[in-house]
Amino acid sequence: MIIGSKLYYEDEVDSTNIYAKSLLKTASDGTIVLADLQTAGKGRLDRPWYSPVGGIWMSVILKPEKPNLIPVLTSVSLCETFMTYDILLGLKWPNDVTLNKKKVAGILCEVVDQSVIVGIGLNLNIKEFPPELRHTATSVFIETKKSFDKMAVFQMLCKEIDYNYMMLKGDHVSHLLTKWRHYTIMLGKDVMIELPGRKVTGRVLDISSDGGLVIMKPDNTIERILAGDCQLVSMEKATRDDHAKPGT
Ligand code: BT5
Repeated sequence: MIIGSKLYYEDEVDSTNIYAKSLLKTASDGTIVLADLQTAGKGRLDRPWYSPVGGIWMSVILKPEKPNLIPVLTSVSLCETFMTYDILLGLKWPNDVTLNKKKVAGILCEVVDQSVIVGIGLNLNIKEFPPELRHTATSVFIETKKSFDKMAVFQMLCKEIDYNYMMLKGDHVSHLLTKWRHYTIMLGKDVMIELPGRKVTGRVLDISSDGGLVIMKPDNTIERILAGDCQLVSMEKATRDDHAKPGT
């Protein structure tokens, strides 16, 4: 198994992604940084990521040929890990994993030189969240009222990532995409996606072979979006907001 063949396990770090970045020059494919606590965990666009003791905060260093599909691979691996506990997680493009409609895990992929640092934040045994996250975030503990053996979940997740990474390396992309379609909560749903300088609304049709979201817009044209902040919305509201003039 490549994933986790080298493991740096720390009590506390600022961010496992920052730590992983410092290892890049010498780290082999599949090296992992795991921490019990992060003091400066981050999400996309440097948003703060709440990372107390009880979660799984980890970064995997990968050297893939196709970095675009790493978020798909990672999110599918999280779902498959929890299927072994009979817990069905949902996937929300591009990087959220949900449980009962709330965010239970987030993925932050950073491409540095030829490597991808895959940050995974999984709210496993967290008992409660600060008020500003309570409505949107959850943990496996909160939803199931059960504590999980962190190292057992971590090892299962490494195994799933390893299997799916081999699929990617073997060019079995369609296999990964089929699994994503199975776990996503988005197919057929209306979304509003924020891109630099514009917002796009549409109905989700599919995921593309490079991990983009394929949507049908209100004018019936199809667009493939490769990155952006995505919200599920009602189409009526999305179209209204989309056409609203600034200041109205
Ligand atoms: C993400 O960003 O969802 C990616 C999170 C990646 C965190 C991991 S932990 C290990 C590794 N090391 C790091 O430093 N990071 C990675 P984004 O889609 O931008 O979501 C960030 C938003 O989620 C924040 O602005 C909050 O609203 C919310 N949030 C913060 N902490 C959360 C938590 N623990 N659970 C659920 N939502 C959270």
